[in-house]
Amino acid sequence: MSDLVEINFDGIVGPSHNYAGLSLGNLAATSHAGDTSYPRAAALQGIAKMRSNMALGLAQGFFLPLPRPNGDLIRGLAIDETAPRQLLAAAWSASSMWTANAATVSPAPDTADGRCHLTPANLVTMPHRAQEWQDTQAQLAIAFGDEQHFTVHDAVLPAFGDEGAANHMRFCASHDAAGVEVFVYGKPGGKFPARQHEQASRAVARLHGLDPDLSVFIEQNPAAIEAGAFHNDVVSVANGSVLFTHELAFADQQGAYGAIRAAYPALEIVEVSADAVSLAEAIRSYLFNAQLLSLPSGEMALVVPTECQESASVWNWLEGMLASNGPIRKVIPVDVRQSMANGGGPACLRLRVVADPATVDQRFLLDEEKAARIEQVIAEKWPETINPEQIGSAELEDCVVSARDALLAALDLSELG
Ligand code: SUG
Repeated sequence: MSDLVEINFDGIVGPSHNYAGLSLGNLAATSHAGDTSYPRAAALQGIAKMRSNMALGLAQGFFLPLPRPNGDLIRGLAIDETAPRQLLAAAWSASSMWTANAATVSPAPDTADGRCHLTPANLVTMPHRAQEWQDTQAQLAIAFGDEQHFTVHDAVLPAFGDEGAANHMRFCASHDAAGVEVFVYGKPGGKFPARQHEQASRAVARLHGLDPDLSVFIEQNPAAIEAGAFHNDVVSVANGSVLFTHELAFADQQGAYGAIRAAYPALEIVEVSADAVSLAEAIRSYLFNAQLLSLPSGEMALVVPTECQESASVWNWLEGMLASNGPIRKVIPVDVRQSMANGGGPACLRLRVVADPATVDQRFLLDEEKAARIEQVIAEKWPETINPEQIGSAELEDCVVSARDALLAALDLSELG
């Protein structure tokens, strides 16, 4: 019997979490620019989501916030009081919380050498995200340092934008079986940036040693990007044999279904029509930015943001889905409002890694005791609020630096300092 299971690694929300409106094309983030943020509440919401998934009997891991403010970026761009305020805010961004953008992960059963391959996302489209990958890679190299089981690559060259697992789906009979990997890219030219480039996706597939017959490349619908779906995981999510998607997710919807089915004949599609839930409402509620999880019972559950309960069309659709006896048997709302206001729902906050937990550095795996320890540091050290004008202040800098240091010490991970 294989010991490979899906482990969800959530990003702990960093103490500098703030709303700076840095992501063009991410409507939640740009519409909340300048709001007061609540870093402590944000981080506790994230831990509560992890606890709720652990209580379902699922394996849970976490990644630590990256060092902020980022002195390398401040020095590298000579950011001073004459520089645009947004560049300073970039150096303070807590954006590494969205670990669906940390890397693309190909589990061992899919790769030529039988190792799990991870490529950190270069995130080149936005400066506040482009600064992440080296520090992310350093963390992945520790968490997945067992070279018999894992290979951690360098990011794809910045010529091609790569945003990681947010544009990657995997279909499989069970997590430990060989799967079909689907890469979704955007074509540039629209009013918002297309953040995932086709050639980056193809490079990742080659670097990971995927079987070309079991790799599928699909174009995202330009209309979806234009409506605010800056990543594919805003309009689709997959698990096992199930693709849960909006009917306007892909440039050629039927062609996409056909291409996935050709590689993975057992595909089950759960499609939401635009008549039932408009693209705009799907993006506002983040219905598809859900965690589609296989429970130990074998049933599938959909972990959705509480915003879905507040949308009549979305909630009606979900109730109808449950009544129809389809493959998704449970809907679990979670409150991640602080992250949602920056365009990060339950799915953005996690990176799925199929691995034997015994091969992962145990310091990155969560249990109840560790969750309580993390909550205590957050409660004591994370700022309660941040107003945009505080970004750059020496006082806030002391606070966020010492908060992160305290968390690293509490988790015996000070080497990440
Ligand atoms: O890259 N928001 C993130 C949200 C990432 C969501 N991830 C996935 N869909 N997987 C982004 O757009 C906003 C930060 C700010 O404006 O302060 C931000 O970076």
